[in-house]
This record gives sequence, structure tokens and C-alpha cells, in this order.
Amino acid sequence: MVFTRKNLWRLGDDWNDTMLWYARGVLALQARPLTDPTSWTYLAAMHGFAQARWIHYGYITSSTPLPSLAVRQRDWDQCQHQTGFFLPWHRGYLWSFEAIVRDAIVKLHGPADWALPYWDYNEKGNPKARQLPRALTDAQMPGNKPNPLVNKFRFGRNGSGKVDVDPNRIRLNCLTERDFLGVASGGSAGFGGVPTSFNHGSGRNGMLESEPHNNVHVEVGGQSNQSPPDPGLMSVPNTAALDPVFWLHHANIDRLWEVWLKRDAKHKNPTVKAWLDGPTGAGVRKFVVPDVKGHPVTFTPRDMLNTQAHNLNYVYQDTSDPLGGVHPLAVRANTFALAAAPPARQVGGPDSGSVVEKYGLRLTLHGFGRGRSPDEASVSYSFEYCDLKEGEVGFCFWRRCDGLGVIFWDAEGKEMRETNCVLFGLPEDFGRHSATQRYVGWDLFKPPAGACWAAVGFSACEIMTGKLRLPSR
Ligand SMILES: [Cu+2]
Repeated sequence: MVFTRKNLWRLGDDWNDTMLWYARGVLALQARPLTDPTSWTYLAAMHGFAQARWIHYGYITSSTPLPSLAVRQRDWDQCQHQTGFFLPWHRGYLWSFEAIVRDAIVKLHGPADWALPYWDYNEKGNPKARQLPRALTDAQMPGNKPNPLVNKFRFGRNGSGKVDVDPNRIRLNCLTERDFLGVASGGSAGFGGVPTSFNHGSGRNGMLESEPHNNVHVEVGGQSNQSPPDPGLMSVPNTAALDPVFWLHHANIDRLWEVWLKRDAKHKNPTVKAWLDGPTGAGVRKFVVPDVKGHPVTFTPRDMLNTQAHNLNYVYQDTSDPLGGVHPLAVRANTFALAAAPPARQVGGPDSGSVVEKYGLRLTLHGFGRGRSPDEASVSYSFEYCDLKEGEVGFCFWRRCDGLGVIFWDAEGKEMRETNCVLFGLPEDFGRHSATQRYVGWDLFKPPAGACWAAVGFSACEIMTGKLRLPSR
């Protein structure tokens, strides 16, 4: 039997079997002690553990026994973030969790085909997609028992406890990125992240990890309105997996990996050994998760490539392309070598002549990529499909400090229209508005007065040939 992970909202707003059994399974795991590898708290501590915070939130007390140091060093504080291991590590982690919950459900005489639902906050045609259904918000579950799927530390965007994710924070432009692995600085961060060794955090976020993944964490967790505020469980890796929503969010992130692979034949998993083998080297931690008996299982990204292989054995209900498919005429834009760009400066433009060569990636852009954070700047040159003709060059500009999304300016610097990242670069946009040399010029780089600029983007297609000299200032 292949298990099917279903869309949370399509199961219904009301209590349904899948969510009812999830709640019962969570209760069973919560009844197990922290030292049990199949307990709710042990599994959450594998993502990240912070004893003082956990005591503060009431998940343990100062006298709760911990597993031995050796076990903690093997299993806990393991989550992989800001790395190309983000997706494969979380896939193994989800597999372990789901198997343990299912095992608990079966022991309670529940359905043997139970699988973790996924929360598709981007689902089209569902006005409630960005909220949570009743099973995750009701104070009580059927039978008038406290609902284990809720907690006091899920504050939501405004601290009220109501989850309603901002649509501008869950855009899916990561799906248009061609490469799984990116680079640590300069060009694209890649769909799946940058090559690292075992990386429990710090460094550059991959595109999917950044948005929607990170943003959903913070939109759900939020922080309390008191002073000093408590961060919500989901807002911080050391507490995130204590919230039952965590697993449904991560099932969706894992699903988006499948969506990305399927939506474009050019999208491929890494084939480099350093990624496939996972972290290696003397003293380097391995990826380890418990099986249903609590026995440690070591895995590598190589083991995580095929969800239908016997070790994983699941599919998603829906992996259709939320962006409506790759345009047949689309040619992926080349993202130019931003590593060569000078450090971000105040408002500027190409103040010296710049030469673009096919595949040469020689480009001098000054005033590039200003942002409040490297992450924000990094998304600026990470998407693009365009349909430029040979010899043409396209420019795009956008700001996102204020959450407005993508904005195009014409040759006069006039705002043309606001659109969403995922629409950016559709041939009709790019072809009509920006694909001629007419748009090359200093004026283009002037942001509107008072605008908060995150980035200036530049892209040109692989089909571009020859050279183009940008005018000197
Ligand atoms: Cu996460």
C-alpha cells in the first residue's frame, strides 16, 4: 500500500477522520516521556531543543529527565536549515514522525492507511486556504476533551491567535528556479539551498526555504502582544515542531519539492556525491531518525529521492503546477553573475558602461540588490522566464520592503503595473514591455522618491547572443 498525503482543507473544515486520528495519535505521543524517541517532545527536540523555553512554555519542567548526552548529541538539534540538505533532511524527519503517529493510531485501532495531511496555503479557489480548519483551532475535540492540535503559543500575524497567512508572503516564485543547488553568495540560492556540510542553521536560505517556508513559520507562530513578547512555537526552530501545524506545513514544503520536479523537465535533483551522501567526514553528524520502535535509522539524501520507493512509500494527493505550467516558449533567463557586482549601495544604477556577453556573465551593475537582509536581496534575482529574442535584453525592477510585490517601470521610470512574482516574465509582459534596448538606460534605475527598495533585478535570456553595451552614465 502506498500512503497518500491528502490536502488538509479538502478533508473539510469540520472534524474528519484523518484529523480526528491525527489528534488521537498526537495525544498518544504526548503521553510518552521525553526520553522515549517516539514521544511528541523527543521528536520535536530532534528539530531543536531549548530547555529554558520549553520549561517556560510548560512542555517540560526543570526536573524532567533528559536522554543521555550521547543520545542527544546524536539525535537532537538536528534540523537542517540554510542548506541544500533542508529538503532531504526534513523528508526523513517527516517520514519518521508520520510512521510513529500511524503506528500509534493503529494501536488505537485506527486506520492503517493514515497519512499526514498537507496544508496547501496556496490552494486556488479556496478562500480559507491561508487559515486553519477547525480541527486545528477548536479548543476541544469531539468527546469534549481538550484538543491536542491547538496550543496557546500560536499567535498568528497580529498576535491575536488567529492564523491568516499574508498572501504576499507565500509566493511560489521558487518553483521557477531551475537549479536545486545554489551558491552561498552572489547568484541564485537555488530552489533547494546551497551546498554545506551538516548545517543546523546559519547561512543563506534556499528559495523554497525562504518563501514560503520561513514566512509561514513566522506567520503562524507570530509573537504575543505582551512585553517582552513570547515568540510563537512555530516562529523559532527550537520550539517549532511542538506545534502540530509544523508537520502539516512541512508536508506541504515536501510536496512542493515534488511539484518543482514535475513542473519542468529541466528541474532535477542534485547528482553530486557531496549532496547525495549527506554530511561526511570524521566527527561530522549524520542524519538519524527513530523508527516506530524508537531504534535509530541513519539516512542520506540519496535515500530521500523517490517518495514511492519502499523506504518512504507515499504520494501526494495533488502535485499539479500552481503556476499553470511552464510556458512553451519560455526560455529560462540567465541570472547574471551577481557575485561580481559591487556591494550594495544607495540608490544608483549602472554608472559605468557594462558589457553583457552570452554565457559570459560579465555584467557590471552598480547599486544592485539593496535590501533589508541578504535574503530579501537574494530573491530579487532568482526567478524569471522570459521570451526575449536574440540580442534583446530585459530589465525588471521591484521592491518588496513594503510587500507590494513586483513592479515594472517603463523607460521613463513610470510604474507600469503591479503584478505578482509568479506572473513576472510571462512572455507577454517581458516581450511587450521590456525586451528592447529602449529600456536600457540610467533613468530606469531611479526608484520613485521615497520608495523602499529591496532590489533591482536584471535578467537576460540564454538565447541572447552577441554583446550589448549599456550606455555610460
Ligand atoms: Cu520548517
